[in-house]
Amino acid sequence: MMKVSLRLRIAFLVLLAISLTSIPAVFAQDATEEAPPVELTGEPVRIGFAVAESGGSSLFGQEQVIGAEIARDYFNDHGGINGRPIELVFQDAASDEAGAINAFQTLISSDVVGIVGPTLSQQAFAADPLAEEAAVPVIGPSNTHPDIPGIGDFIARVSAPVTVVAPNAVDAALALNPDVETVAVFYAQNDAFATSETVVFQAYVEEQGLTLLPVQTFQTTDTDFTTQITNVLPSEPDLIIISGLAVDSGNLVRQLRELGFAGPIVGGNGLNSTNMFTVCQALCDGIILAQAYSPLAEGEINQALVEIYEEEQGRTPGQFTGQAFAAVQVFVEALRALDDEVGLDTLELADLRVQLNETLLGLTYEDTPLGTISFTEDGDIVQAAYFVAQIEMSEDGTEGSFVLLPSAEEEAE
Ligand code: 1QQ
Repeated sequence: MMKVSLRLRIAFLVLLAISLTSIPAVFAQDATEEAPPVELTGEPVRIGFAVAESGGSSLFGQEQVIGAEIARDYFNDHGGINGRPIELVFQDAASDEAGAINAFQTLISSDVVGIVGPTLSQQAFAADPLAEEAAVPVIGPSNTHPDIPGIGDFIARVSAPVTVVAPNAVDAALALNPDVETVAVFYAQNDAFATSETVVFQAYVEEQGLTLLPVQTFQTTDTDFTTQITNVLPSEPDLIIISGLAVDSGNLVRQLRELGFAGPIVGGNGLNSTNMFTVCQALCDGIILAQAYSPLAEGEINQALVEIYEEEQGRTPGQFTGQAFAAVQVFVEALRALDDEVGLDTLELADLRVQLNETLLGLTYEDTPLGTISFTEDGDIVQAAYFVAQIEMSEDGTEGSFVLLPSAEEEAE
């Protein structure tokens, strides 16, 4: 026994020695392929990042933080802000209005040049007016209520509105299930995004000449949906559409399946998180969702993001990561442009914030994870590509992925 283990140990040490001596060769090879990162100097340029790091919506927030950190490191490796390092100042906005207000107040009174956040539209309606009042530019990374850009001149977003995105999922569901006639709609009535999304879904369903069954409401804090489900299942809906956040929607899907609904389910933006897979597990399988991001989209920056994310996380990035990266990128590119134009260090913080807002609204961002993007005068995102995906879960429910469906346009071709 002793001898064997000694021999094994020696063999291991020999192998280790061989692998260690080969490491410099690997580095040398890498170094010839990519220029070494520029050494960054000077005061960091600070960008506030206030998303749901705690509470129910931290499922979204975790994905957003990862996207932001990858963006920061990526752009620091590519020269920072014309040689100055980019620093993200994280402030947990939690999952409610009070959390977002606190985080925004802290960031507004600090030296950040602008803020990415908050996670929910429900929070944005409470916190964004503070930034507007203080003339601090805000980029919403995931706020999809139609009225977000209207909050004020300093409020923009990289998250396409429900009006543009949601109908795509219904189109895809109908292409897959052409016999659908009756539709049951569920929505969280205590959430601003969910109430706006359901309006879009309901109008679109009626436009398609389908029959809308009595609408079912719930709260984002609910865990038991038996009453709503037993209200509507006897009318035998052919399709069910859900507008809520991640945990509530995931539980609702699970209970719909457990109570016997076998038909197609369209999920709204709240089901767009890969973290939601842990809530409905194997029963998430088949959910159809519209997305404003795809890890498959070509483009150098998106592919860099996908590669880094996959290496770090062992899975593929979702929409909330892609949008968070894009939000940081907007600030980075606008800061570089403003620095080129006037020099950041010639400006007082208040002036810098105002000019940064003007600059970011005027630029076109050629290569982001969301494709080429720009902003309307109002601060809404202009984006070219949208996607529809279907969730595919492993049988044991431990792994899942969003599988792209052909878009309605491609189908028509
Ligand atoms: C909003 C949303 C949420 C689902 C994002 C996390 O779209 O609140 O606007």
